[in-house]
Amino acid sequence: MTKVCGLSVCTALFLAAGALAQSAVMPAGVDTVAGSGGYSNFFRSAARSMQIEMDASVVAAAGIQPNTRITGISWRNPSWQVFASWPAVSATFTSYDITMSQSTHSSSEGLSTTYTDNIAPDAVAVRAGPMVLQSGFLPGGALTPNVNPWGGVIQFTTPYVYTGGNLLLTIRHTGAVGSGSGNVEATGNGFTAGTTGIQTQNYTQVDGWTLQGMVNMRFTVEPNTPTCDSADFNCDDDVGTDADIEAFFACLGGTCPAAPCTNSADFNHDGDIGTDADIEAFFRVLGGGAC
Ligand SMILES: [Ca+2]
Ligand SMILES: [Ca+2]
Repeated sequence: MTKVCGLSVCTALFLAAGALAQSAVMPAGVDTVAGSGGYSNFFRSAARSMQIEMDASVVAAAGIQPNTRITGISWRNPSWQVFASWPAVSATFTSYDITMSQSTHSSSEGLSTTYTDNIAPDAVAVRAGPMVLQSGFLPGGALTPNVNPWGGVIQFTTPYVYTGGNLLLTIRHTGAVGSGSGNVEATGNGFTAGTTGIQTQNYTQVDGWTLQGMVNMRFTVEPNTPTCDSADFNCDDDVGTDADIEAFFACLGGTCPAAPCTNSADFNHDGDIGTDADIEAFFRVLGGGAC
């Protein structure tokens, strides 16, 4: 038997593989319910841009609670008629850019036709740039009332942490090259409440976007479990000693451990540096507690 990793490395690999990853079908209830049609915008062989807005109530119904990390997205081929798996060969995009954010408008208010006006300040460019989809990324062959399997997952390079409110998905792409256009299932009647969308037949156009319907999708999600620095704050391999406490307070005062030690005054990794929450987290971890 070949030993492929030691305990700590195996644990790290296990965690890196997304042990806590789950999926959330959006909107809730469509996992096995065929949609009403399809859109080619998402994988069109020409440039397209889209925004899909989901009200907070719709996001909650899909099981995505505030403080959830969204790490990927997938769609599926429609089944209102039989579609072949796509792409037949491959599909290459010069740029396929996805941004996730809160939405400044709800579905009842409607989105601005200037897409940038809809994006809240918490926006994260979850992926951008070139993308290649391999043959069969969207499996096909099903006919309503059956549904096709969910397609491949587009993994985000930077996760989006949903903190509540109306959710907005913004996609801009330069067009698929290699196998024509792919299709994405449109959400069926009875499942579109609390959603809205807009689109334009362009990669760069900012205003003049027109209405786009909801599509069925599946997000990869995981709890946004807090992580903390180590109680071996000064990285001398002695954990939780007086020297660590002194090093932590020195760091709060502006002098942090030298590289390669990466412990910082943002001990709880929430982006706020040297707050009461960092001090509380430090002493919790020092005492053997959770971050
Ligand atoms: Ca130490
Ligand atoms: Ca902090």
